[in-house]
Amino acid sequence: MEPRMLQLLFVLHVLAFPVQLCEIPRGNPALIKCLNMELLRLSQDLSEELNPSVYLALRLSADHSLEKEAQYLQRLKNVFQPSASSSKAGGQQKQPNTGRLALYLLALRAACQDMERLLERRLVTRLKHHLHKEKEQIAFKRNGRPITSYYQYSLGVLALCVHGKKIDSHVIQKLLNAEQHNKFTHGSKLSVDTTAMAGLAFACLKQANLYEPKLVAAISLAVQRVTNRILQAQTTRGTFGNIFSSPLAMQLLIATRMSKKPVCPKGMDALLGSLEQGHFQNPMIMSQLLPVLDGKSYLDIATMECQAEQDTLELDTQCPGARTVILGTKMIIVQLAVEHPPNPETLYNHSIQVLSGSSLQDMLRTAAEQGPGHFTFETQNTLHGPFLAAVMGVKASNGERRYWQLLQAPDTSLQKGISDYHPQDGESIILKFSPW
Ligand code: B12
Ligand SMILES: *[C@@H]1O[C@H](CO)[C@@H](O)[C@H](O)[C@H]1NC(C)=O
Repeated sequence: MEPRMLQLLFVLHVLAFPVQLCEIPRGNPALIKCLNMELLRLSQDLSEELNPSVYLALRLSADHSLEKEAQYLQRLKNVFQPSASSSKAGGQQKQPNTGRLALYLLALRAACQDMERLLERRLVTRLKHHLHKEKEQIAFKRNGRPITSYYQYSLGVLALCVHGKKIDSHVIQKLLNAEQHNKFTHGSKLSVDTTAMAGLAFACLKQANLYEPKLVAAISLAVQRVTNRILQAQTTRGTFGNIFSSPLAMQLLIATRMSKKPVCPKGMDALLGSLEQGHFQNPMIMSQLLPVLDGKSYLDIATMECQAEQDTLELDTQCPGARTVILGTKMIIVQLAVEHPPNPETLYNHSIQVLSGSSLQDMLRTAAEQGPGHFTFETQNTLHGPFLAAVMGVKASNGERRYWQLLQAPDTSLQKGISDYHPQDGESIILKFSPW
């Protein structure tokens, strides 16, 4: 065939399949279905933390269990919008932070709820107010930061945008400034998760058709820059940052149609490989991953119509129980040290005996209850699981941006939290009070 003819054919092909470019390379539908099922199972488990992100994943999926989804939505409503009748218990319920409120609003959009009612309008107002407060905190001093984080700030912007709400241009400008000054970092390292979430927010704003040309131009530029940064963060393995930031990174590439590039199938390959090996056990991460495997991103929530949905997802199909960890009968020994720089002394340093297969959290409990020395710790429930909030009476502080970092000696930062991480025999864990 003539080269020009080939070219023409190629162009026709691209025109005919505009969005299908990031296909699942060696798609394993059974595996993806099991992930979907596991999330559905989690939504039915009353001992699990209620998580609007899990609901989002179920809604973005092609396959549904509409009744179970409706039940889950109702439970979310009871917590996030306690009505007058159920507010007796709601009194001690903490007000959700910017990010949780944003996730809940995304959930309402994914359920095609009527947002013109008084209670719903109030929620939108509340999120706007949260963002205003975050913005003030950034403006408060040079190098100011949001109250929560740029991750949650971006989630807030994304949620309002997905609802078609116009956002205060100062709020948008602060996010643009943060992008320009490389503020999407933890410590000195780029946070791929935060960058991707900000990118999703920018991509939504770009499509919104609500802003003046100058602002739109700045937003478009930000989408480009953020996407490039994500592409540069791809490792030889195909992940963007680590494996757990890759789902959100892929969501951004899907949302910005960057899928023409070979990076896309390579990233998908890495995700599927890890899924196969059972590396995704955290409900929050699983919920960020499932949409990607369906070629979806959070931007797709904006156009959901909730009609003619396939109501065929059942719990009974056989899937490997990904989250069940079997405790061994053998004892293992793990070293546990606590560092609080610049204090030169190690606050605690002892070896702890636990059953093989124990989580790091089990080990901390053992240390506190029967280990040598006087180890103490506190946890705080989050959508991501139990967060190590205090060690030896020293509390993590949001204002000072300090936290208890989990390390494997001498200095490898763990990629999982205390309930998901399972130390090996002879391993040495360091809890280090660190800035972020
Ligand atoms: C911001 C952030 C942080 C901040 C949180 C402080 C703050 N004020 O925002 C800091 C720097 C403290 C942090 C710490 C850690 N993080 Co972090 N973090 C994030 C990030 C980017 C956003 C979280 C968020 O705001 N979610 C949205 C809101 C609405 O949900 P939320 O439940 O209210 O959010 C709270 C929790 O998520 C909690 N949190 C943050 N990280 C982690 C990690 C774990 C394991 C738990 C249980 C809770 C937790 O802090 C949030 C604010 O209070 C996510 C990215 C992602 N993809 O989710 C990574 C992420 C959740 N973190 C991760 C990890 C590994 C950690 C650490 C364990 C790292 C380490 N080696 O020490 C520690 C936690 C240690 C501990 N003490 O328990 C991983 C988890 C991977 C996995 N397998 O589950 C993620 C996905 C990043 C990544 N790609 O590796 N993190
Ligand atoms: C803890 O003690 C062990 C030996 O008992 C030592 O090898 C290690 O360096 C100590 N760790 C810290 C952080 O002090």
